[in-house]
Amino acid sequence: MSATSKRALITGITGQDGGHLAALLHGKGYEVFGIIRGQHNPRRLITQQEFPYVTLIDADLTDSSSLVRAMQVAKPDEVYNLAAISHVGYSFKNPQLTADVTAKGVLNMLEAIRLTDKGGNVRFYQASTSEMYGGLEYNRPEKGYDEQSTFHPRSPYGVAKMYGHWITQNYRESYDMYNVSGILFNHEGERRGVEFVTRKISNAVARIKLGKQDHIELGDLWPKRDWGYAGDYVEGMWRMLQQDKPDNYVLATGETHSIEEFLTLAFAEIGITDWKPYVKQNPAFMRPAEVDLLLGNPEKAERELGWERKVDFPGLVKLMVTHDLTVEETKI
Ligand code: NAP
Ligand code: F7E
Repeated sequence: MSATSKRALITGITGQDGGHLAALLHGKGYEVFGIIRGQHNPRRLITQQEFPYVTLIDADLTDSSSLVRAMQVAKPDEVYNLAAISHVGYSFKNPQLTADVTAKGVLNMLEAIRLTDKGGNVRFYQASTSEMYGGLEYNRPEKGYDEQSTFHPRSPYGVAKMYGHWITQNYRESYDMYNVSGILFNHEGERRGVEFVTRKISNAVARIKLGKQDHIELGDLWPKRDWGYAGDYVEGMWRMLQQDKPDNYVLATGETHSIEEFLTLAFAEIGITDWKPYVKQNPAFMRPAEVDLLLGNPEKAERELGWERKVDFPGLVKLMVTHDLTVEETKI
């Protein structure tokens, strides 16, 4: 018998966090529904095979009527809004699309809930981000960014996420909706898309070891990020929606590391200590404005949610390279 009879609707089911969250909620006995977009989405079949217990609903964050229909089909107790144009570099090249999906898409989802949830019982999670802080020298608190820190987004993605963050809070205050924003710092793992730097590196390192490529091209190597494991972070998302009152929470590790440090640990996994001959810099992967350092302070989430991260930085790198060495077809 199921531990719960709750129903959850996940937008972004085909993404990294969507996969981890679907598995987590299924394990807790939820009936899981996931929004999938596009008439020809190559991830549809893969997602259906990997998560046979998820009911996929055709919808798009830019199509309000499809979101209303998704609400009517799923009748969820909890909605996790993970869908977004989430790649910072891509957002500079597609700023209007980013605004439509990552900013206005949140409003569309909130309106779909407001129109269909007559009892006002649906709990909503918005995927806010450390990219809202911007990492600038003058607004950097010593113990890391927390829920009270000043925002200063540095990309169309970060600006769009600011809108999502504030409209989530505005609907909480205006309509008494149970809306939570999780301000999550970078989280990675074996499900991370290869367009993000950690998976790009772990994948390339594995392919170099397997003799399938001889170098990797990257942008700037000095930026620092607070990198955790995605599996730990979806547990935090769920915990946020189980509280008596809705609030905002930071999830982070409280440590920051450069891309160079990630490279050092990743190449060490295949016995290479001097990685420099294998790495070429390519300006195509640099951004018009960079976030140079991110460090989060997760004290509130640890205290109020009992949340803790289990995977540390060396463990994360090892997990990713080990995975990429063993999967049959590594993607590029
Ligand atoms: P991801 O792997 O890039 O997944 C993004 C998802 O959004 C995909 O399922 C994608 O579907 C979907 N999507 C894009 N446009 C859509 C649209 N118009 N309608 C419906 N779905 C659409 O992202 P992630 O790493 O799992 O992150 C989940 C969320 O957390 C995102 O909102 C991201 O911005 C935010 N976030 C991530 C991190 C992190 O470090 N991972 C940190 C803070 C916040 P397709 O398969 O069709 O492309
Ligand atoms: O870049 C640098 C790049 O694209 C990390 C998203 O999930 O986390 C993610 O955003 C750093 C940046 O992640 C390459 O310039 C160098 O300084 O892996 P990333 P991100 O930009 O931090 C936040 C929290 C989110 O919310 C986002 O949705 O690495 N970098 N060379 C590179 N980055 C990429 N992608 N590719 C390179 O070749």
